Parts: sequence; structure tokens; C-alpha cells
Amino acid sequence: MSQEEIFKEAAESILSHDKNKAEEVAKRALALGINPLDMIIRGFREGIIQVGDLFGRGEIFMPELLDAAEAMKTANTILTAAMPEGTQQKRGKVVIGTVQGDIHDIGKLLVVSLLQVNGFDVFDLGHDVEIGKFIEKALEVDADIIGTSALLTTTMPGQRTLEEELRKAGLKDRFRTMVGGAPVTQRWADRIGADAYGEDAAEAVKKALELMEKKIGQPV
Ligand code: B1M
Repeated sequence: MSQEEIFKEAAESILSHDKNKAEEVAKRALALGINPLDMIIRGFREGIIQVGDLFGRGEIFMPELLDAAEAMKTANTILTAAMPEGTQQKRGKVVIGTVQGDIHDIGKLLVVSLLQVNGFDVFDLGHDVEIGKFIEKALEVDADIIGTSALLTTTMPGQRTLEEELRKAGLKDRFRTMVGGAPVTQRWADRIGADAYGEDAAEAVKKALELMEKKIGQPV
């Protein structure tokens, strides 16, 4: 079986919101030696995007969306657990979460895994996180970066609130901020004054490394 065929099977397992199938395909891909990240990005993610489009067009409803998300999370868990351990050298501390009012966490979990694999210490606050909690945790662990994920246009303003709260508390220079999530753009990041925007998990790692390099003035 070719990689393309197994990617297609992965997407189909999400489209048919079949958790058992998603689990079986994820495990089979690992047994075949397929890169777990490729499997998520080129396989399962394609399925969840199509599910989102069907939901947006009113062709499927909440129960199907929930089941598809569950199948996606099952595959994600299996595949991210199979990613290589992070490097010994710690590259920085990141506090991350999905903003208040927003329970989407599949993409954020992917960002967390990739940051960990790339040597970051990650403090994941979960989803539906009050803005104050990001600052509280960042102070507690002396974080370098605060990352926020927003999947809804209605919750994106939480990312702006974080910038405002950091400025009000005189902490804007102490922590770098990174924003991401499907409706988030570089333009939005610039508009609210975030230090970086990550389009996907791989870019989130690249931007986090750049922020650390700027902070310490040398490659990390
Ligand atoms: Co919801 N949902 N959902 N949903 N859902 C969307 C986002 C939507 C676009 C679907 C649609 O209508 N077409 C739409 C939003 C519309 C809008 O705001 N304009 C929507 C809606 C409306 C809703 C509800 C309001 C539905 C309702 O109740 N009527 C409701 C809201 C609940 C809430 O949050 N309060 C809701 C609920 C749900 C489920 C619970 C069923 C489920 C989430 C389950 C979970 O996450 N545990 C769900 C899902 C699965 C989706 C879609 C289909 C898929 C999201 C996903 O997992 N994508 C989504 C459609 C879509 O996005 N096309 C949709 C895959 C994931 C790998 O990608 O999350 O984009 P993504 O993450 C990427 C990048 O964005 C980036 O890297 C990740 C990895 O590459 N990234 C970062 C993310 N965070 C980052 C942070 C960074 C950097 C990069 O730095 C810090």
C-alpha cells in the first residue's frame, strides 16, 4: 500500500467519523514506518478540514462533528505519542492554551507536541482558558513565550485582550506572544501587537525559535 493510499484512508476514517477505523489506520501507519506528523497533516487533517466544510455548509450536524473530532483526537494521541523525544537542551519555556470561550484543541495539541519534540518546555493550560490565567502561569514558571490558539472569530478578541493586559501590567517586554488558529492571520497578529503568528504547528516551532534567538541574541 502506498503512503498516498493510507493518507486517503485516514481522511476517510474522519469523514465517516469512525473512531475505531482512525485508531486502526494510525497504528497501521506507524507499523509501516510512516512519519507520524505526515500522517496527521497529509492524512487525518485533510479529513477534519472536509468535515468542517460539510458542517459549514449545513450538510452534517453537531453529533457528526463531535464524532469526527473524537476520531481525530484518537489518531492524534496515537501519532503524537510516537514522535521522537525532544532534545536534551531546553530551548525555552512556552505557556500555551486555547482562549476563553473556545474548546477547540486538536490543532493546539499538535503545536504542543511539536514544540516539545523540538526542545521547548511547554505548559499547556488546556482550552477555554481565562486570559488572566496565561499571565499568572507565565509569571509562575518564568515563561519566555505565551501562545494562544483561537478557532472562532468570536474568540479571537481574547488574543487582543492578552496583549492589552500584558501592556497594562507592564509585562509586554517580559514575555513574547504568539498567536495561531484557523481564522488567525499575520495581519491580525500585527494589528493586536502579537510578536509572532504561526500558520501551522511547524511554523509555530520556527517562530518560537526565532523569538528565542531574538531574545538571547544568538542561535538556540
Ligand atoms: Co468547531 N468550528 N465549533 N468544533 N470546528 C470550526 C472552527 C468552524 C470553522 C466550522 C465551520 O463552521 N466550517 C466554525 C467556526 C466559524 C467561525 O468562527 N468563523 C466552528 C463552529 C461554528 C463551532 C461551534 C460554534 C458549533 C456550534 O456549537 N454550533 C462550536 C464552538 C464550541 C466552542 O469552542 N465554544 C464548535 C465545536 C466543535 C467541536 C467540539 C465539535 C470540535 C472541536 C473538538 C476539539 O477540538 N476537541 C470542532 C471541530 C473539530 C471543528 C473543525 C471541523 C476542525 C478544527 C480542527 O481540529 N482542525 C473546524 C473547521 C476548520 O477549522 N476548518 C471547526 C484541525 C487542526 C489540526 O487544525 O485547529 O486549525 P487547526 O490548528 C492548526 C493551525 O490553526 C495552527 O496549527 C495547527 C496545526 O497545524 N494553530 C496554531 C492552532 N493553534 C495555534 C497556536 C499557535 C500557532 C499555530 O501559536 C500559539
